[in-house]
Amino acid sequence: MKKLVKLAAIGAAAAVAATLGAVAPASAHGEKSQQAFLRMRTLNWYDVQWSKTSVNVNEDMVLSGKIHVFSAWPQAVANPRVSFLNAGEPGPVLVRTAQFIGEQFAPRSVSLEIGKDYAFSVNLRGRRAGRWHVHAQINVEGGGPIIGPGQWIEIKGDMKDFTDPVTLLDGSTVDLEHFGISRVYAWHLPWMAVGAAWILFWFIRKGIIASYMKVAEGRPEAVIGDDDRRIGAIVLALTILATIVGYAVTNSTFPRTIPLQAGLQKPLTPIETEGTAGVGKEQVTTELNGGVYKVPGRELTINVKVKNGTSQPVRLGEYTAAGLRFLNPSVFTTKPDFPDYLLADRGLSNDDTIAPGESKEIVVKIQDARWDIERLSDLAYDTDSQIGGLLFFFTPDGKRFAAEIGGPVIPKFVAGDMP
Ligand SMILES: [Cu+2]
Repeated sequence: MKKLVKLAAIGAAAAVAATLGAVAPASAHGEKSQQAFLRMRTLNWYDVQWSKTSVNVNEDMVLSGKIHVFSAWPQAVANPRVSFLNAGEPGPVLVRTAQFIGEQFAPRSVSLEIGKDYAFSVNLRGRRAGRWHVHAQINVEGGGPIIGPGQWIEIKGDMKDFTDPVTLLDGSTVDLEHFGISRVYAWHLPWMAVGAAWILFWFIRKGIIASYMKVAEGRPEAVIGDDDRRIGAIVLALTILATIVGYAVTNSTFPRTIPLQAGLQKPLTPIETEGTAGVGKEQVTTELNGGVYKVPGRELTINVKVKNGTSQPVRLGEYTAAGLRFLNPSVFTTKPDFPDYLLADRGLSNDDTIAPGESKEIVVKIQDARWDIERLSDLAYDTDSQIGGLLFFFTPDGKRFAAEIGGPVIPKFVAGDMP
């Protein structure tokens, strides 16, 4: 009987381990766990590029792109008044050496304005060898991390060779990778030793829980004697002494220090994109006139009223939301270079051409399994079944105009063309 239980337990443990192992690769894409509305209606990422997909340790690369801050930012998420540009990666596998929003150096938190577009770039340097998924990411205070598209980056070499030289204000250079490491050890190891000794002493002497019970019962004298108080006083005195001496030594070794620079950096200059900025220049504007999301077909059909305010005819070429790109194959004749898991290169169908000055209602069909794989189809189960994103219109000579689209759609749970 006992043997059976033991076998069953081992079996269960093995099953759990196997499941964990099997799902491990999926954990690279944490963005899927965020609600559809959060990803579609907060930051609309576009033109995201990775300058390289393979770098050596110490080699530089650039992650760049643009964001449109969605006009109908969801109520449930705090406005991006305090936002921090970042790279979403599994630990510091690449280090950030600089980052920019527009032309501005933006190492701190910034304020993003609703409805505006911003260009960003992050300079990265290879640190830890391996194959890693690297995302663009913006952390919004009160809203959490909003993750952009990700790409696999291969880093070759050995982390032992990694250096991170930085020139200080006084002209000297330090290697951030190793700077002050001995001090970190010197301050942490003694405290860890003291802590371990403390735990071991109480564990061996009377048992930690038994001692706690006696103190809780109001009988501390049963466990804490005069010797304990004496040792406690000595440790306290040593702690204060170490703090005073440490402070004095550090002050004399580094007489000139400045605190870490924090606080909000603003104002930032938004970019004027081809349309979304809406500054009286040529633009295409759109309005959502209802739509249906068919859950079984992974198909979104939307009615869009398009006003072509440009001097050329335009065609709809792309819908982008939550980093996914749904392309119209009759406009995109070649497949752009973009991570495959986010690129539905035949995902959009529409054959309308909108003449200059014309207003026209078009029907756009967006169908792809990626709706489901990237869990955007969850919008059917949201308390607020609204889509969001950008539509890109193209002129015959390839000029691009972006227009924001968003609003409620009706989910449909049965297959077929029934109303
Ligand atoms: Cu990922």
